Amino acid sequence: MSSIYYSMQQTMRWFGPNDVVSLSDIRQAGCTGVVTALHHIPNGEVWTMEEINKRKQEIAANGMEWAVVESLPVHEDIKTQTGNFKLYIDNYKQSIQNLAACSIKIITYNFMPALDWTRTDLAYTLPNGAKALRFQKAALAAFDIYILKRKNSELDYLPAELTKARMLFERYTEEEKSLLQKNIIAGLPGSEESFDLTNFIAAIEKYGNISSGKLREHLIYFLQQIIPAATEGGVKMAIHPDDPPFSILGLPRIVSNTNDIDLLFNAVPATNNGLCFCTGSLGVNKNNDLPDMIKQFGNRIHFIHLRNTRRNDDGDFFEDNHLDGDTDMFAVINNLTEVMQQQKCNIPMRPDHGHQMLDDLKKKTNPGYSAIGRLKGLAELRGLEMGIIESKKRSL
Ligand code: CS2
Ligand code: MN
Repeated sequence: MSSIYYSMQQTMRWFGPNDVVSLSDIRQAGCTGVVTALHHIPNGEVWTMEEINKRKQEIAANGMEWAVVESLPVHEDIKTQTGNFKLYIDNYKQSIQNLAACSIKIITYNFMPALDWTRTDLAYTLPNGAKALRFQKAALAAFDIYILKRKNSELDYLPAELTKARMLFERYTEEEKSLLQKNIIAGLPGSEESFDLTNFIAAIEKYGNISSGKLREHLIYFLQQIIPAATEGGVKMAIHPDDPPFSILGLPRIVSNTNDIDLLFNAVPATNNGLCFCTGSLGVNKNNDLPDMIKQFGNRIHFIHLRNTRRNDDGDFFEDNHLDGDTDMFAVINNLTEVMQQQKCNIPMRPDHGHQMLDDLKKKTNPGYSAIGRLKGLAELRGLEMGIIESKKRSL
C-alpha cells in the first residue's frame, strides 16, 4: 500500500452572501473547500467568468477554495425538451466552459422533475429537542389528494395509505395545511424553483406525457451534449440522485438506484459523466446497498454527500444523526477511502444537512443547513474517517 493516504476534502455548502452561516463559520468548522452556486443568476442563463471569479475571490479571501458547484441548475425546458431547451443546453455548456476556465472543476446538478428535494416536515422534534427534516408518505398523499387535488392521484396509493392520508388531513388545522403545502412546493434551500398551487399544477402537467423512459432519453440527450465540453475542460459532472428515491406526485424518477445510474454511465461512458454520491438520498431505498454501490461506481464518484436517514415500514423517513440510522456509515467511509486510494485523489465531501440544535434553535436558519448541526456531523464523519485511515496505516 502506498504511504500517501487520500482522505475526503472537507467542505460545506454556502448559499452565498445572504446565507446566515458565514464563510468564516465554515472555515472554523475545519473546511478547506466551499460548495456554492451563483443563485442570483436565473435558471438557464450563462454564468459569466466575471461572476464566477467574483465568487471565487470572495471564498479565497476567506482562506478556502470554491471546491464544487452545487448546483448548476438544469432548466425545466431541458428536462421536458420543450421551448428553448436547445438554447439552454448551449448556455449550460458555456457555463461549464467558463467554470473550467476559472479552474472550478466539479459540478453537481440534478434531473428531478419540477421539484428538487422534498420533505413534508422541516421541524420534526427529536426526543432530545433538536429538529430534523422528515418525509411522511401519508402527508405527501394528503397534499396530493386533498390540497393539490391532482387528477387520479388516488390511484397512486395503496388502500391503507389512502386511509392514513384521509385521517391525517382531517386532523390538520388550516395552518398545518398551508405549512405542508409550503414545505412541499415553496422550495427548499438550494432548489431554484418555487411554486404556488396554480403554477405548480402547470409545472407538473408538463410531465403528463413524459414517462420515465422518456425522461431518461432527455437526460441522456443532455449528457451527450454537455459531457464532451466537460471532458475537454477537465470538468467532472456529478449528478445528484433523486431525493427521495422514488416517484412522487405522479412524476417520473430516473436516478434512484444502481440500475438507473448504470444506464446513464453506459449511455455516455466518459468518466466525467459521474455521480454525487448522496447517502441520504440513496439510503432511503432499502434495496440500495450503499457500500456496494461505492465499489461499483468508484471511478465515477466525484463528490460525496454524507447523511443518514432512518425509515419505518410505511416508507416514511427522518434525517438521523450522521452516524446513526439505516446507513452503515463505517462501511460507506471505509469503501470511500478504498476508492480514493485507487483513484489517487481526495474527493470533496460535505455533511449533507444537519439537525437544528443548541443555539441555532433560536435562530432563523435554512432548513437542514444550520451551522451547529452540520458542524457536529462533519466532526463525527471526520473522526470516523481518521480512525479508519489510521487503523489501516498502523496495521501495515
Ligand atoms: C439537497 C439538494 O439533498 C440534497 O443534497 O440539499 O439541494 C441537492 O443538493 C441538489 O438536488 C443537487 O442538485
Ligand atoms: Mn444530497
